[in-house]
Amino acid sequence: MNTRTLAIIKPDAVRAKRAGKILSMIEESGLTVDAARMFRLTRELAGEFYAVHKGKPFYEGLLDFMSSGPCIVLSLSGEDAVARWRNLMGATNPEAAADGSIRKLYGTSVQFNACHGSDAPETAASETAFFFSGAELP
Ligand code: FUP
Repeated sequence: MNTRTLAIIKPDAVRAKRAGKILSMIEESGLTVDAARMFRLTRELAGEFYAVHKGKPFYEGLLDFMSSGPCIVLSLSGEDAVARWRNLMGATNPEAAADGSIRKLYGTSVQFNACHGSDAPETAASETAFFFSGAELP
């Protein structure tokens, strides 16, 4: 089934000028980029986006990082897009990520891990709506 997912190229990867390489990997994987925006999250918006992690030891650091510079936010679609994008990203911790995955190639720590991807179709829908209006999507 054709589904959507939400991807973020995080501030570390944008700062390191890896965004082009990551976009190429997305396109080469066969996923489609339906919408894209360069966007600097405020700390408040980052807190809203990651509200599920509120109270965890890494939460405050995550908000500092995610609001530290521009991200590239992408709405992706394709057959089984959620799982395919998570597979391409690799495990949360780059050290544990599979060879050839984005986090293995471009992540430098569990916090600075280069990219984000929705973890289920339901979160994909709410995360896509967090950044894009219906009129921006095909
Ligand atoms: P993921 O779905 O792979 O992005 O991972 P999580 O939802 O578990 O975590 C969200 C983000 O919190 C990660 F991308 C990075 C950060 N994080 C940490 O900084 N330390 C941790 O121990 C776990 C997550």
